[in-house]
Amino acid sequence: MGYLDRGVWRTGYDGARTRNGEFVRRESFFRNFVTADGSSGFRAEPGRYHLYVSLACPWAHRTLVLRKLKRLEGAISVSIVHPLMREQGWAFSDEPGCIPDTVNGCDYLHQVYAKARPDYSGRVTVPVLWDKLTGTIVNNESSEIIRMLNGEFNAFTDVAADYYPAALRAEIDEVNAYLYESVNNGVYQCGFATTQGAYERAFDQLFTALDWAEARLARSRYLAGGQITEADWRLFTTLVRFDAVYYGHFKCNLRRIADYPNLSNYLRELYQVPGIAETVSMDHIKRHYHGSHRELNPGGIVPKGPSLDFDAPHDRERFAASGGPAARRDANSAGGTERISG
Ligand SMILES: N[C@@H](CCC(=O)N[C@@H](CS)C(=O)NCC(=O)O)C(=O)O
Repeated sequence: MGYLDRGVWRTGYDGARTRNGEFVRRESFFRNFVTADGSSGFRAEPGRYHLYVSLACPWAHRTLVLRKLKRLEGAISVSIVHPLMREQGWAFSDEPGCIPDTVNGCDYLHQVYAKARPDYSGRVTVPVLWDKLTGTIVNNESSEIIRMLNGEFNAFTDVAADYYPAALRAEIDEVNAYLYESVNNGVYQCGFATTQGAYERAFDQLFTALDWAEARLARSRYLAGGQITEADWRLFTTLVRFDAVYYGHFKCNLRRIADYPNLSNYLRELYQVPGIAETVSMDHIKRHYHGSHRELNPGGIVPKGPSLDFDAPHDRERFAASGGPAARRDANSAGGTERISG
């Protein structure tokens, strides 16, 4: 664990990690956009961009999912860091399951940040979208990188699927905002809380939101109706880690995802979408969380369980019987417009 201080790596945390016991997540720093027409200064081109990811990280995982779904593996290269994040932060490795830094030849991700900006101060996080042409980081915010992969590289893929369709954007944005706060970031709020009150507030908010998602998925095949959208993939990367990591390591233990009939079937359906299972590494996920956060798990012992089977059959086809995506959306519109609360 560490950070860059005007380009110099320092171990520890830059400033307070918590405020009133609540974990504080910093804003991502690099916020440029790749666009199909190049108007942003970063034109979408095959072979030009590189993704630095960790298979353990739910935010980085989103970008791997979109790269896979949009069949952009040939157009966008990737490095996969070692699962353990220790004194030097994220490190490159040629251990099986990792892919070294073939672009910049760095040993540590902080060196990539320093190459992009020699005076950079702040955290060194994955994912990172690197531009090989100008030699800099375009963006290190997963929610924005997935939008680029979804919409800006269509000239270099035969996959027309749109995971952020114009007609559903308002609904997707609303669901995303609610689930980001309460679930995606909520599990971290539980895990890294340093007061009982902060932990309990995050815990209650998390399970209120999971109950809300469970009820919504009892009426609707996906979060925004009858078609899979970005909102589903953003929830997926948290759900797939939940029972193995967040339940125990982050003390999110009111219920497992396996205890929610709709969420668990939905999780299995998403996992079984062609190509997605290849983006999930339970080995990296478990080794990263249990081995890196020594303040939570001083011995670094990685639990052997739980036994999980995301390949088991799911029941989500039951929604297909009510009609195609459009018909399902109409039938579900009452569910789609309900107030998000909690
Ligand atoms: N808002 C960022 C968050 C990324 C993030 O926090 N990644 C974690 C891994 S799960 C990380 O690299 N942490 C390293 C650190 O904070 O030192 C995004 O969604 O891209």
